[in-house]
Amino acid sequence: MKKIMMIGKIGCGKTTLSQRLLGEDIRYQKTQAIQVMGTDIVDTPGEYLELKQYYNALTVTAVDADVILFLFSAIDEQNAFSPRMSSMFGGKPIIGVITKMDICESYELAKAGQEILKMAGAWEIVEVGFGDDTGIEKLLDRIEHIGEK
Ligand SMILES: Nc1nc2c(ncn2[C@@H]2O[C@H](COP(=O)(O)OP(=O)(O)O)[C@@H](O)[C@H]2O)c(=O)[nH]1
Ligand SMILES: [Mg+2]
Repeated sequence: MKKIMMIGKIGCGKTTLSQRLLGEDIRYQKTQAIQVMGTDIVDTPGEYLELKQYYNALTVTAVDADVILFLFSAIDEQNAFSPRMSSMFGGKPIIGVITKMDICESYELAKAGQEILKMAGAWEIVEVGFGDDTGIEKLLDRIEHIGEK
């Protein structure tokens, strides 16, 4: 598997998605620090996106990643990604992930999230949610093949 780094607000589903990509049992776990899940996924605390003084930590951590995931929850109205945030990561491939599609009541919110992630620099977008393994399969496929012609 490629080296993956997860970035997104507190509670948007980074740890859960890491567990699903690894095929682990889903269990709640508060991420307190940069944490390696399995051998290939780096889970970052939501504070790192929300507080600018942590941006350097994100940039440094991203050096070892092959792919960066920007996560945004479909039930969230508050954006934490700034436009062209991707420039912090030196042109590495970025996949935007909309989480919690299973509890999204208005597709407009999910679409707004997609636009936010695209403006932040995501190359493509994948939607995931509980009860839907096809989203996870698609994401694994895109992680493996992003950037290939
Ligand atoms: N319904 C639903 N809940 C989710 C999904 N992803 C995460 N959650 C829930 O959202 C909460 C926060 O998830 P967590 O992975 O800890 O977020 P993190 O702070 O970004 O690591 C937990 O209660 C998860 O069960 C999802 O796709 N659908
Ligand atoms: Mg977490």
